[in-house]
Amino acid sequence: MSVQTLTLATAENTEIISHDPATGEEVGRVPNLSAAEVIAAVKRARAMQGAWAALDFKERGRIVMRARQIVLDEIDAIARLISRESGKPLTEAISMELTPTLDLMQFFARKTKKLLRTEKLDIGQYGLMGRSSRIIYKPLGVVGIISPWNFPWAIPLGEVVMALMAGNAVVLKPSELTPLVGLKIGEVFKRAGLPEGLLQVVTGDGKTGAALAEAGVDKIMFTGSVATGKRVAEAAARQLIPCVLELGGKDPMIVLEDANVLMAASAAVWGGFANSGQACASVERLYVHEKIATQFIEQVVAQVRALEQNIGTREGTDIGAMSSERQLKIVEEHVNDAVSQGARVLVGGHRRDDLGGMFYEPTVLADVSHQMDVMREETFGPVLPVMTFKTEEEVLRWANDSVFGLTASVWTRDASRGRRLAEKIEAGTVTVNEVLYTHGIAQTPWGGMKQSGIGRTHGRLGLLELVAPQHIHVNRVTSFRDLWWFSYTPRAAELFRGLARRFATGNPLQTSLLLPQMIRRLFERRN
Ligand code: TXE
Repeated sequence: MSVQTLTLATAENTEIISHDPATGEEVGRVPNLSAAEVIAAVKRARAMQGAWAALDFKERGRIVMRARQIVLDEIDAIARLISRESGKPLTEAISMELTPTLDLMQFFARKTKKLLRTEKLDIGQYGLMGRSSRIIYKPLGVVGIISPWNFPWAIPLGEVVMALMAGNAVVLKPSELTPLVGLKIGEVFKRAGLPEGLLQVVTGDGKTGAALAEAGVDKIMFTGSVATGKRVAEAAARQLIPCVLELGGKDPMIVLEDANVLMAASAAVWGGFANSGQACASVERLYVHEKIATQFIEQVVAQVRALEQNIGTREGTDIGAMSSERQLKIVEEHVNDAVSQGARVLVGGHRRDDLGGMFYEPTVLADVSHQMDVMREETFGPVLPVMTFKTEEEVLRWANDSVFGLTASVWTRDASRGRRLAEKIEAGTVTVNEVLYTHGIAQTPWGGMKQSGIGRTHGRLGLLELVAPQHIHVNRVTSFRDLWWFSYTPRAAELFRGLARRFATGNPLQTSLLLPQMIRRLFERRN
């Protein structure tokens, strides 16, 4: 897409109005930035990045810790903004978005230096030849972050902190559904003293996102749908720049016959319905062993009936509004399609028109199969379809019968059995007796297999996505030419044949048998 067409398109629609999905009220207005404006932002970021990279980790960490203090001081106001723009309950904005990122901020502010310290490599026999190798980690330059609406604070903020701590500048494009939360992130860092230009928030719709992917950044960190992720990967390929893609999931939860039924049922309800099921790691498929199925499903249904659904900013709300009409329609389509093919609604199954906004009842479906969309496509809503299984082999086959592979969970009182099954599941993260929450752990990697994405965020593996490893190799022996340099005399050929056999064993004793020939070679050259 050319710069010109993007500018023309946004000229007709220069503003985005952000609405509260629970009430329909306007939360605020932001500019829908053109490609030219995005390119200018990337240029400004690049101009500032060198000086930022020259600071030491402590100085960068000080600014991140100051930003952390601002967030702590204003936690209720920020939670309210998150709740109003996304529809999620206030409590959840604090527990699932703010608390984990406050921890992440302190972790990367203090530990990035250690996580990115220079690494000395063991280079085997080359080390005995007076050489040494190190890896240093350098910033990439300008990182473009394109983020979604479901965790409008936690997803971009984690990446912003890691990118900045690694010495990069950042241009962030928040979702058009939650732009004010994105701008808030920028404001917090500005007030914390981050030099102007190092973190710029470019608001806009998909065209602004596409423009950022083409604007000359050094890496794109994208979280969103598979379809858009593929477009971002194409843009990255055209420029030969790397990208990390955090895409959707259809995450299975497997409840074995020896699981603690109350714990597993409570986890299924939270894992399926937190954030109205709009998390990439939400439980989207529930498999329960037939021996405990009746008791387990009764427990799940009873707990779902007790959930309080209301406007997110009201105290006591468990389940808030969904983020958009579009998202709600996907949920309706999946439930209706399942019911038309014989699924039974155990609880829920309808839109909540009485509440006014984008509310869909928490819904549990039985008698579902892998022929239905609700078991194959990402629903991203408050729907929990349940199937029963007889054997481990059967449930493993079902769990892996998906194009996605983000997270999965196994429930059992036998931890080693859980671990053994976990290793057979095709997913980036598999938890045993836990569900959904590990995105909140700053130290652990986050990312998927199969269509759930490429690359990792969080943890050391996530941090390594935001740096360029550079190999520095030093030869301390400066008075002899290398054995393998010119001239290729007949004696040299003979020595290389010997080395092929002995050096390549990796055993220095074997190589030492060739020492006399090697010494002779050191002095043997045509000039
Ligand atoms: O995502 P999009 P949408 C899944 C979920 C949901 C579906 C669609 O199943 O129903 O995706 O959601 C920007 N180049 N997830 O349409 O379009 C866009 O402006 C560059 C899973 O909201 O992928 C926004 O900032 N960027 C998911 C971001 O991409 C573009 C979270 C995500 O939007 C662009 C959200 C383009 N061509 C949805 N077009 C998860 N992994 O957690 C749009 N964007």
